[in-house]
Parts: sequence; C-alpha cells; structure tokens
Amino acid sequence: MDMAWIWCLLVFTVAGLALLALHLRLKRAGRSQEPPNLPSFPLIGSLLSLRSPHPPHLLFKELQKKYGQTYSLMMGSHRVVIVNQHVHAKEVLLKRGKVFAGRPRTVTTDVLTRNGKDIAFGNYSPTWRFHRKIVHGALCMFGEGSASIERIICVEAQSLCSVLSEAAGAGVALDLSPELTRAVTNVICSLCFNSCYCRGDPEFEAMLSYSQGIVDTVAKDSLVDIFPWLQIFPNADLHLLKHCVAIRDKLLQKKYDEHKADYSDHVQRDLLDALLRAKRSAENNNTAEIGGESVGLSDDHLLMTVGDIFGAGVETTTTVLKWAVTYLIHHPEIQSRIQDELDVNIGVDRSPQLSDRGGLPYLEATIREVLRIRPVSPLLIPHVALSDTSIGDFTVRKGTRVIINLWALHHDEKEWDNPDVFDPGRFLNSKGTGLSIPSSSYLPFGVGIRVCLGEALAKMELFLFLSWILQRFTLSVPPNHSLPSLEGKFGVVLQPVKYTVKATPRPGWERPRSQAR
Ligand code: STR
Repeated sequence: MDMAWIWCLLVFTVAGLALLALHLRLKRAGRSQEPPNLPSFPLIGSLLSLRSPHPPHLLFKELQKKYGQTYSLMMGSHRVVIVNQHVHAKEVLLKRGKVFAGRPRTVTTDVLTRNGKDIAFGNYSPTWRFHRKIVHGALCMFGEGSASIERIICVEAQSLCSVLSEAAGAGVALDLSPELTRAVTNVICSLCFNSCYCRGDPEFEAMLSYSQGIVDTVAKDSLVDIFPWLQIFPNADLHLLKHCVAIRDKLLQKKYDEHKADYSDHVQRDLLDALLRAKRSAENNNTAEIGGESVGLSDDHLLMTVGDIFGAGVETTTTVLKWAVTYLIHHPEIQSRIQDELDVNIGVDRSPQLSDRGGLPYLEATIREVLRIRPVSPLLIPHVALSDTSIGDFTVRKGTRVIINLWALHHDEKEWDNPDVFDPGRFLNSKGTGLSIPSSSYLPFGVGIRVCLGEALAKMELFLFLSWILQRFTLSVPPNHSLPSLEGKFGVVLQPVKYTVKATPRPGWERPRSQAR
C-alpha cells in the first residue's frame, strides 16, 4: 500500500471518530434538554397562555397537542412541569419517588396545615417520614380486616337507607349530598373520635359548611398561591379560608383535649388514642431521633393529621359516592345490571357485607369506572423535585414543581377506548366473571411514597354504601327534572354539582324496616 492510501485511511478514521463523538454529544445534549416551555413573561409567568374557560385539568390535557405530553410553564416565578402520560407519571411517583417527594409551600396550604405540619401537604423530611409511619400503623390497626370498621359502615348505611325510605314514603326528591356526607363523616368520626352525629346536629352542620369553605378555597392554584405578595391586599377567598380553618381548629382542639384528658395506656378506643400512644411511646423510647436529629411530633402535628384524615376521609369518599349516583342516574341499564347481580348473590333476606365483594364483580367494576372517569383529585397534589433530576429525556432542576394530570392519564385515547364513555364493562375480564385492569394508565389513589393512606377504607365504604342503597332502591331524576351535569366543579377535589334524586323502593323493600338484616 502506498503512502496516499495510508493517509486516506487515517483521515477517514479520524473523521469517523470525530463524527461519532459529535453524534454522542448531540445525543447527550438532546437527552439533557428541558421540557418544551409555554411562553412566559417576567413576573406574570405563563399566565396569558393559561387563560381559558376550561378547568385546568382539561386545559393541560389540551395543551399536549401543541407542546407534547410533558411540558413546562411558569406560575409566577415557579417553574412547573405538567405530566400527562403514565410512563412519565410513574417515573415521578415511583421510580424517582423519593426525589420528587417534596411539596411546595403555598399561602393557602400553610393556613390550613400550620405551615405544613400535616402529611398530605407537608414537605418531605425525617419528621414527615416518621409521622406518616405512625399514622399508617394506626390506620392499619383500624383498617381492612377489622370487623369493627365493617360494623361502623353498616350502621351508617342502615341510617342512610332509612332516610331514603322516609323520603320515598313522603314522595319527595332528596339532595343526597348532605346525607352521604353525614354517613361518611360518621364513619370517620367513629374511627377517629369514637363518636358520631345525629341528623341536624349543630356541630355537624357547622362541619358541613366549614369543610365546603375549605374545599372551595384551598390549594387550587388560586392567584394568591401563585403570587404570595397578593396576601397584603384584602382577599375574600383567603378570608373565608382563615375563618373556616379557625372553626375547624376549635372543633379538633376540643376533641384532642377530651382525648388527652381521659387517655389511658390500656384501652385504645379510636385512631386518636392510637396516635397519642405512638407519640408517647416514641418520646419515652427516644425512637424519635433519626441520625441524631430529633423528629418528635408536636401537638400541632397530631392535630393537623387528624384534620387531614378527617378532610380527606370525608370529602373524597362523599365525592366519589355522589359521582357514582350521578352516573347511575344517567345509565339506568347499568344500575339495573348491578341490581340483578345483587338479587342473584344476596337477595332480600340479608344485607350486603364485605365478604360479598368477590361475588359482585360488576359493582366493583362500576366503582373502578367511576374512579377513572371522574378522578377525585384530577391533578393530584403538586410534587417538588428535591434535587436536580430528570423525567424521561428531560432534565428537571431542583425546586421544580411537578403536576401529574391524572385526568389526562384516565382519558388517554391511546390507553382507553372511548375514554369519555362510562362503561364499567372495560374493567371486566372477557367472560364478564372477574375483574381486570385494562391499562396501566390508571392511578385513582396515586402510587409511591405519597400514595393515598385511606385506599382500603375508601373501597370498603364505596362498596358497602352503594350495595346497600342499590339493593333497596332504584335512583332516578324526579319527573320533569333534567339529568344532572357531568361536568363537575374543579377545586382541590372535583365535585359534582347539586341536584335532587328520587329513590324508588325495590320489590321487597317497600316498607322501611327498623332492623338491619
Ligand atoms: C378537604 C377539606 C378539609 O376540611 C380538609 C382537607 C385536608 C386534606 C385534603 C382535603 C381537604 C381534600 C382532599 C385531599 C386531602 C388530602 C388528600 C386528598 C387533598 C382540603 C387528595 O389528595 C384528594
């Protein structure tokens, strides 16, 4: 080979290597790019692009068409990444769950939780981890498998059904919302405080109104949360929130003081006793130290957590029950298929119980479908990246907020056939005899480090309340009323609007019976 050939070979090899290096660099650079960004301006951020007649979960789903499934925007001075697809959502919640376990501090949640001393809105820290562990333990003690919970729910289901019977007897249509709320509140009250409310109890009425006030004003990315300096101006929402929180805190404090006064190490009446015991034993054993750092729980922590359990336990379950009733009224054929299943498996001689769950797949599928089509929390609660990290090929800087658009996951056309159609059948196997999860784009209770603590309790309540009601009544809109809207009112939970329902007793249930069967 002459010299020219050797030179040629050398030049080609060097050029090839250079190209390869360039390619790798570009690839790496491609991988470390930031998500597509909505236009943003100093001070106001992307506010101009977010003006829309639609609620945020619909708007964020829509914006995918222009910016892709994962994109970012500025809320005031905060960078926010919106995730609309399940692979990225699971990366945030599961694969890099710890990195994304932070929570933003906002004006409204600080008011609600005494600066993040609760579990749902509190930031990730050793104290938070310790706190969550003892609450998880206490909930498990009273959770699934405990006969007492089933008994408590059935007592409330019985009382709910007598109210429906009375209304049916008097021929009046009923707004189910306060009735369902009272039933669900009493379950949580029995669980937390070993007490319950009768119809019309003034303390219960107070609770109904403060809770709605909180839902209407907290954590819905209102302007004051985006621009904290707006607090210095009079703000009706913030004023209402502070008023409602003050009433709630007085009520919680009263229950807490009563429990502390007659607390005994030997009997454990309820969840609050269990929390008090865990707090005291941690203090005595000095287990409340991690890596030399004290993670002790203050009275404020316990109080705020009971507030969380209360608020989450009531608002979420009631909302799902209301959505279930709304959809059953829209779809009488689905309602009657559930009733057929109840008739075959249970009949009229006894009431449904938790052990019937396996035999009523269509009812279970309906509950799953309600949780899909109207997720309680369509945007979950925002997460925060605790260090520099990534989502898919995008880099995400420390401090970035991440919103998981659960609505988009549950209505993803690539994952669900006709996602806007209410069809419990999609959760049944091909023979219709058992349950299945047809897509992994389904996370009604979230997943990972901050997964819902009340999932088991919620599922028990949904099953028992719905089966008791549908065994005894057929629900419909009163004559000359139009069907209730399916749109919902966006807030920290997505609630259906108010409407009245006619309950018609089914054969065998025409007269109210005083005893649970
Ligand atoms: C409802 C109103 C109230 O009185 C107290 C709370 C605090 C806990 C919140 C709850 C709220 C709304 C639903 C939340 C829950 C914590 C977890 C739950 C946000 C504001 C969900 O993630 C759906």
